[in-house]
Amino acid sequence: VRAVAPPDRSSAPSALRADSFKGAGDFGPRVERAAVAALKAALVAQLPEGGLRDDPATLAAFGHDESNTLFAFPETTAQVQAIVRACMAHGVPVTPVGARSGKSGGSLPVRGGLSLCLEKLDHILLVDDQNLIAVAQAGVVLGALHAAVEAKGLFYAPDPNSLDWCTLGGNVAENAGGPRALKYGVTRDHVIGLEWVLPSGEAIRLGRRVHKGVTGYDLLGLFVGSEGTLGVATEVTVKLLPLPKVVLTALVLFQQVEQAAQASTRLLQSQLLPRCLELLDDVALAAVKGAGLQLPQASQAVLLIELDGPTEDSVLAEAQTLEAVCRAEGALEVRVARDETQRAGLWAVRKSVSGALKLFEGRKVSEDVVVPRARLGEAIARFKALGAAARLTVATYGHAGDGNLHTNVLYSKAEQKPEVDALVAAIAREAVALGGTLTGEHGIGVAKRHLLTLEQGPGLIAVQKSVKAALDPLGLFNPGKIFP
Ligand code: LAC
Ligand code: ZN
Repeated sequence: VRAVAPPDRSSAPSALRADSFKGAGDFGPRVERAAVAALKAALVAQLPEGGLRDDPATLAAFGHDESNTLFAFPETTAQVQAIVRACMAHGVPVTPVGARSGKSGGSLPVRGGLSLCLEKLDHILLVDDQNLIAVAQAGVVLGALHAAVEAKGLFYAPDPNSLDWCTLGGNVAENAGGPRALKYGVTRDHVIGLEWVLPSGEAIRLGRRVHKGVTGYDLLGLFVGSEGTLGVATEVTVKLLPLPKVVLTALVLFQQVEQAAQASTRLLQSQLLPRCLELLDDVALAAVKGAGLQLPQASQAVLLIELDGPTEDSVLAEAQTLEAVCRAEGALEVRVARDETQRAGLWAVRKSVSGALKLFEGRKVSEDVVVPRARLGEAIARFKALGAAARLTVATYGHAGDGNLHTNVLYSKAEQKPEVDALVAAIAREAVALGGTLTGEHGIGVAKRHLLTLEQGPGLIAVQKSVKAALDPLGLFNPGKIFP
């Protein structure tokens, strides 16, 4: 089966550049032009027409102007293997690339070399409604997988906001999350099998096609979220759930963000497990103003909450608890989407936040720290105070139910970048001090590698580096990522 909806990448963000991240330039030597030329000569006959590119249009589309960069578009696992083997033989770094929707620079070829673009591996191979699994190639667009499984009354839960253009392989590399992670977990919780090309070029199959199994080490757990540094997925097997029959989406308005945060904590204490529990603060709301959300002036924060369940009665009963808890925390208004159009409208606003914040002051750095749920309000207040002390605007929105906050630092002039980076580091330090973690879903990549030691000790980093060295002894597979 070919992916049902043709991938529309028109709205995909343009590629990030390495120099937009702190610490850029410290990635080791760029690859020699001669090595790339030799690699090109060796590979060109092994790939289909147009499967190897270095023309100006491709360079521009991928946000690169370096002449020592090649782009390969394999159509089969065997071609992926040939490319990886050739890169190793020629000493050329190889960087896997999905749809370039990542948020931490994981697909940037920071030392030049070959970008291994998986987008042509775009077939959905199986949707099995008896065994409740699906098998798809790495380049399948997530939204197309959703449509294919939902057409059979099934459900693949992970839903990063980029789902209309991000790919399953990219989700595996970054262990992508999304609003529904609160109830259903992240990509790692749903992937049960992989076809994986190792940095040696060898292809292995790991995991299983059944929902349960504990044979051997959990290499699936290691590879999902390895940020393209331990090899690349070519085929992914996921488990499916029954499509929830009833979904109710509510927008709850609050006067203050503290009340919204407190309501979020209380909701999870009250025997409810919404599938989504999202928060937008005053700055995030101001940024999406005009995006189709009419709010009274007094409303300076909202929760976007989604419940699902087997029957209308059960969901409505939960909605009553939800309303009671939110009112007790001072909610001004509880609006329930009356139909699919209203529901889609609310999510469209939520999905537009990231882009809208970027336009708000012209530039932004977006974080995805996680804090303990019970300390959500405290965390938001501390991040705002750090921003105020640095005289920079801090906006907070995101997956409040998970404690996963997209704390964004907004700014307008490039000269402010050093202060912005200092504030981002202070926010990260604060999140760790509160008992949280640096990244809930976007990964460390290039963006946060200089912060890794805030959270992880030398012993833990050394173990991870030894795994990396065992699988990629030449250090050519997506170099410059994760580790400081
Ligand atoms: C979001 C992306 C940025 O939740 O993760 O909007
Ligand atoms: Zn998010």
